[in-house]
Amino acid sequence: MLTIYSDDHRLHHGKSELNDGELKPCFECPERADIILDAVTESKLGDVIAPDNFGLDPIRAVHNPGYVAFLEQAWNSWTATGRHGDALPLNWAIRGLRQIEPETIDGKLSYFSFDASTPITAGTWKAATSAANVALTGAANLLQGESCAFSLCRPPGHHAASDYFGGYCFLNNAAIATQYLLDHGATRVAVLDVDYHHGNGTQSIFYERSDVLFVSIHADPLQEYPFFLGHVDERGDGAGEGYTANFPLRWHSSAPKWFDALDAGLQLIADYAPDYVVISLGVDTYIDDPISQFRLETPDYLEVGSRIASLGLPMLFVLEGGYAVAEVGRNVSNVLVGAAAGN
Ligand code: SP5
Ligand code: ZN
Repeated sequence: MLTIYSDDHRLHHGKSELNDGELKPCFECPERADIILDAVTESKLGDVIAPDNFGLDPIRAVHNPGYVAFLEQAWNSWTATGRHGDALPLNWAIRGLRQIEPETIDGKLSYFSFDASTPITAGTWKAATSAANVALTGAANLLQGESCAFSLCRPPGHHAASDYFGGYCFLNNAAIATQYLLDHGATRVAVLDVDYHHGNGTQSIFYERSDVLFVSIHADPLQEYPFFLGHVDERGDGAGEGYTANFPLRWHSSAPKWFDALDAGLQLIADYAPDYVVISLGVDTYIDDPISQFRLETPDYLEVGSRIASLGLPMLFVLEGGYAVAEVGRNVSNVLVGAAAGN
């Protein structure tokens, strides 16, 4: 299995996020990628290659051009107002407030985001575009006949929608890779999101389309972030009706329940018969994850990989969450080892 990785992820290094009522060090940190790369290398999964540069077109195929332009210059606008620390939004346009794009950077940060846990730093744009290139390089290799690739993306992507950031995500790497596959010959692509959190961004990007089947297993939005999407009755709209499937699970769910949902999701994917499967791979389902409430254990991740591989389809794994830094490497590499063995 090919792994795609770039050191550029280090350019995104937020200082703090609002958590438990206090500003805490960011859970989504550069060490995560370093440890995952070490585990992948130790597991002798195959070559690690650098990404190609695909430019902004494949990013704009998924994200609103106004949003892309905002992200590109957000740090400059922020520092031009005399601030030196990370850029964070402070309030949002909920019920009864109007969605009119403000002129000032503080207003634009609010307009283009949905939480206060996703700081923009000096290198965020460079790191986010690099992560998109890491995902795109994985997709390009699948198009060339690779059966399995791992895009070691950081920052992650699945909470980012076409025109907002949040949940540590700016550009939706998995969606960008998916769209690229469709624009280069694929007819149908399935996205399987196994991150602990619902992939609200990916779901909303493809919600009205039948060329992407979106399947997500995640903590029940009645209990868990991102709270406002991921219910079982969200099944797609218009032409997309029936092409979104959500498997919300209650806090403290352990492996048997989680694997039942995985099997049901895999059956939907098999019936859809896609050309490719893109897996939004978060391992924040781990029992000791510091911000999550599921109970998967390290050996379970081998089984996650082998069950996905049993589809017998070309697979692109795109890294999302997983914050138990000491174990995140083994948990991710176990998924990949399981997938490579079953492939
Ligand atoms: C990519 C990804 O996994 N993003 C997750 C973003 C989650 N951010 C909000 C987490 C709220 C955590 N509250 C936990 C309280 C633990 N004491
Ligand atoms: Zn997550």
